[in-house]
Amino acid sequence: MIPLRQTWPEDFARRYREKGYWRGETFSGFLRQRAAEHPDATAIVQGERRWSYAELLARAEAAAAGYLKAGLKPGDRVVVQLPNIAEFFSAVFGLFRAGMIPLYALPAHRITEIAHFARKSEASGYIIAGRYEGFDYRDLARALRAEVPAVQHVIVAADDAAEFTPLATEADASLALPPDPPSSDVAFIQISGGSTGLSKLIPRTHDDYIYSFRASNEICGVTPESVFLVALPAAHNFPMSSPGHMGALHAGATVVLSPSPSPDAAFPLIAKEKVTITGLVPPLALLWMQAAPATPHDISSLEVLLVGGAKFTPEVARRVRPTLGCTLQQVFGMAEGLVNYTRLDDSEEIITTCQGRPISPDDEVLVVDDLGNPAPEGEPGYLLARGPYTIRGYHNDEAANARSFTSDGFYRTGDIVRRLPGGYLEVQGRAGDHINRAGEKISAEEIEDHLLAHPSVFDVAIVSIPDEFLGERSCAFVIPQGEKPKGAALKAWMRTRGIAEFKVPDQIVFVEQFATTAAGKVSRKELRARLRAEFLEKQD
Ligand code: OOB
Repeated sequence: MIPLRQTWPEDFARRYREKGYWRGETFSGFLRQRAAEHPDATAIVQGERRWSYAELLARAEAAAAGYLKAGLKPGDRVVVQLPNIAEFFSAVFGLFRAGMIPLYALPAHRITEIAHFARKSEASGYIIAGRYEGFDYRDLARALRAEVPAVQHVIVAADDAAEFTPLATEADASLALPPDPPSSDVAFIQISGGSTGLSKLIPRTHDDYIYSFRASNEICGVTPESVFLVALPAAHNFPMSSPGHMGALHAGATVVLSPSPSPDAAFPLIAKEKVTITGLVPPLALLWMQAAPATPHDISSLEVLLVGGAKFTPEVARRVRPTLGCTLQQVFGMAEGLVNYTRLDDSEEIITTCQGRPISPDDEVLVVDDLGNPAPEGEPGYLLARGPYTIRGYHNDEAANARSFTSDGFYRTGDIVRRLPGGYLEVQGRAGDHINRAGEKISAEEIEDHLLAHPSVFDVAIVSIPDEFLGERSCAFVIPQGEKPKGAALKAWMRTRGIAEFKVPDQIVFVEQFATTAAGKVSRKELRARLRAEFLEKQD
C-alpha cells in the first residue's frame, strides 16, 4: 500500500507547533474529552433522534470494534458515502477510533467515481446507507465489489444490510481498540474539485485540520451553546470545517442534520432546534431569502449565515441581513486548505463585497501575475497559498503535484483574486477549466472524456455559462459524427456512465466545427473561452 502522508518541512512544523496551532489533538481524543466534560450535552440531532456526547462516543467505540471484528485493520482506508444521518458521525468517529482512514464521498457519487476513489486510495472498506432518497447504495456496493475486489468489507448503516455487514451499534468489550495515532498522521482523505481529469485525493492530518476548525470556531463565534445546522451534504469540506459539524463538536455544541438544504426542510428545523449558525452555497442562500418572508416558521434564532463555495454577488449579499435577520459571513475556502472569512464585526460594506481574509496569521498568501511576479495590491492575479492547514501535496499524483505546487511549497489555488487593504480577498474568477455549479466543482476534462466515448461524438468542449441561479452551468459543445444524436439522448447516455447527476451537462449545443487560429490549432483552454464568448454573444 502506498503510504498516506502529509508533511511540512521540519522548520515549518516546528513553528506551527510553537505557535500553538498544532496541539497534538486527534479526532478520537477530542471526542473523548468532550464526552468526559459534558456527557449529557446534545451532540447530534436527526429528526426525533438525539445523541448526547456520551452516546456518540459509545456508538463510535461500538462501530470501531465492529470494523475490527469484520476484519478491517488500523491504517486501512475506507470510502464513506453517507447522507446527513446520525450514523455519519458514529461511522466516521468509529473509523478514527479504530485508526482507520475515511475517504469522504458524496451521496451523489456513482460507480465511476466511487471505483476511482477506492482504487486510488487502495481502500479495503466501503460504508453506505441502505436505500436513501430512492437510491439503493447496496447496488452500488455490489457494483464496486465487482469492479474493485480489494474492497472486501462493505458496512451498511441501515436495518437491512443484505449480504453485507451492519454498522455495529453495541459495545464489544472482547476487542481492544488501538491507541490514538500521532496527531501528525493523516486522519482522513478529502477529494478535490480539481480542474483536470478525475478527483485528486487530499490527505489531511489531525493537527492541521483540527487547527482549521478550532480557529474557525473563534472567527465564527461558535460556543458550547451554538446549534449548527448541516444543510449541505455533511461530507463536503465546507459544512465539515467552516466551522462546520466538526467545529461544532469540537466546541461541545449541538449539530442538527437536515436531510436537504431546501427551506421546506431547514426552516422547521431552525425553528424547532433554535439553530444559531449554518452554511450555504449562494444559490441556496438565494432560495432561503425568497422563502423567508412568507414562512410560518420562526427562524429568528439564526445568528450567522456562512455563504461560500462560489462567488456571492454583493447585490444579493446585501439582502441577507434584511431578509434573514442574521449576520452574513462570506467564506472562501478549498478542500486543500486555505480558508478566508469576513469577520463578524467587519463593516457591512466589507461583509457584502469581498470573500474575507485568511484564518491564520501564518497563512501566507501570494497574488501573482503570469510570470509569477507579485501583482500590485488591488490588481487581479493568481492566488497561491501556504500555511499551517494547507496541504503540501496530493496523494500519489506526481504530475498533479508538479502542476499544483510551487517548488517552495505554495499551493496554486487556480483562483484569480484581488487583494484589498487589510489583506481581504475578492475572488474574480478561475484560471483553470472547471465549472463551479452551485458550489459543486466539475472538471471539464473529465466530462469531455465521457462524451468522447459516445460513437456519435467526434469532438466536444465543456464550457461554463453564467447562470442566474446556479452561478454557472455546464454547456457541452459537440461536433457530431455520423447520425447526429438528440441532446436529450446524449444526456440520458451520460447518466449511464455512473457519474454524479450534477456532472451531466445542463445544455448541449451542436456545432459543425471549432474555431481555430491561422496556426491551425488552439489550446483547449482557449477553445473553451472562445466557445463561451460566442455563446454569450448569441444570447444578447
Ligand atoms: C469549497 O471547497 P472546494 O474544494 O469544493 O472548492 C474550492 C474552490 C475555490 O478554489 C474557489 O474556486 C471556489 O471553490 N470557492 C469560491 C468561494 N468559496 C470557494 N469562489 C468564490 N467565492 C467563494 N466564497 O468550496 C469550500 C471549502 C471550505 C469552505 C468554503 C468552501
